[in-house]
Amino acid sequence: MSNLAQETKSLLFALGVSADKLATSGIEVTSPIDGSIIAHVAEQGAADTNAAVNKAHEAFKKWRTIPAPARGELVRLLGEELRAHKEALGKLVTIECGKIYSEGLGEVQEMIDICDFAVGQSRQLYGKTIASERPGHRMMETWHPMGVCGVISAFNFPVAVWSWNTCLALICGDSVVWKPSEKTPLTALACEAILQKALERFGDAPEGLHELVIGGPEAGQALVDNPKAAIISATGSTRMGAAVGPRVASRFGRSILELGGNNAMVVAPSADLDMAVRAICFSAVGTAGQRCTSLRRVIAHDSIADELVASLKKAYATLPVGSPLEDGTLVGPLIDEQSFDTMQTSLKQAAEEGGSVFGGGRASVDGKDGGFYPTPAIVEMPAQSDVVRTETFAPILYILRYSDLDQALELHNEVPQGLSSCIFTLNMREAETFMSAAGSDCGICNVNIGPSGAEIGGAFGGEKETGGGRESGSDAWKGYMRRATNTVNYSAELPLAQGVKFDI
Ligand code: UN1
Repeated sequence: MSNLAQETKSLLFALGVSADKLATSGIEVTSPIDGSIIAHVAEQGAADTNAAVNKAHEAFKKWRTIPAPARGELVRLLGEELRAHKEALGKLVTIECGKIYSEGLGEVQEMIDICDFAVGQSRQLYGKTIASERPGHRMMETWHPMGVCGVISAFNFPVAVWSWNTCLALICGDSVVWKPSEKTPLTALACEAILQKALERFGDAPEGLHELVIGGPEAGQALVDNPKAAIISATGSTRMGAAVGPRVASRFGRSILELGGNNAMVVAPSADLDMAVRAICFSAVGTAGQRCTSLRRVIAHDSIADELVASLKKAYATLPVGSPLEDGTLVGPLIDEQSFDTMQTSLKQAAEEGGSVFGGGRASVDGKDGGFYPTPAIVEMPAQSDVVRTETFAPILYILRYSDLDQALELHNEVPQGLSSCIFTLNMREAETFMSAAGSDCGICNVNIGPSGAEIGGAFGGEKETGGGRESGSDAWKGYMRRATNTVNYSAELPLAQGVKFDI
């Protein structure tokens, strides 16, 4: 057994995963750090998934009657358990998905933050009181639990995205069936074990409140097609969303889709370039360019573009690429070989479309020959060609130029995706225009901050091919509940709305 496999095993046990959750065959789990096999887990199919949904549906019928603030207590306990297990879970995230340890810890912090948020939210599931047009009447809205919430998550945020959905679903009175990426089942087992500790302390939650299904497309499809899964919240590629969305819609289920991004930064003439360079580096190469919020396009004003590109190339030339477990590393490996190949194909296409490519090869990391470590790439493009309009999940940054803000905005919005965006400017008119109705068309729109690394307090998601769903903060909780409009007549008359007469 390799060292990483050994370490993985002890982390799993420390996090409360029992040995019988691991198998000797089935899904082979590898670490992107060196490509070595770190564990096997059994693969579940359609029948297991449907059984899990049935169990969760039974649990829902009980959970929905427990008062929301009492449901919040379970999430408060989950937050406590996550605090106690932050380092071990953060490290497991690093080993299984390859992001640097600081980002692994950051991801667990996002989970803790959403727990706190959801606990507060559990006492704020407010409906409106509405003025009735009829005398002696009152109208109001009540928010009720929806049912089973199916959560489909991706490899790049293997634990945080689960928690955004699960914490809100639980306080809203829903039960959860989770299908994580087949590339990251171990962190999922760890989350399940941590939640189990909270459930044991909570005491009387119904069995089946949270079900984990580890499997591939067959399990995913069964979840998506099951009419008892009232909500499907899916995070991943646009391709996946294009398959999931219509299937859920065809059975009139509700979907929350958080799909691809093609996030840009407009760098205006007045921008603080030093800040812009630092923001670009974090958002373009952090998580090896594998965030849905990663920066993929810089749209730089002609007057500063040369200086900006020179500073970026200087910064990129010294970026520490290496094992994500080592202090000082900023760029870890891509998830697998296929992902590296896709990066190479995109770079080749960019060159064919007239791009001039800086970086972009495979870095060799001592003792980690089986890992696919990318050298982050900067590609100056003559135009926003096909490759620039496509999301490649890798550290490739395209540079485009503009001469006036209208042109920058046109380039900015002229891609199929609409997740995150930003402008670097010290000019108030430009900043406000970028955030206005005629500005960025994305769900996230920042000023003097990069597009990635959003806080959980805001609604997270975007428009167009990004899918339109919102997760995490603000009023995203409404996506996990159903609204009832109530009209109450406390008078002794029976007036009809709109003045209709119907005397019998
Ligand atoms: C994702 O990549 O799916 O805003 C989520 C961010 C993180 C979440 C990213 N808070 O970059």
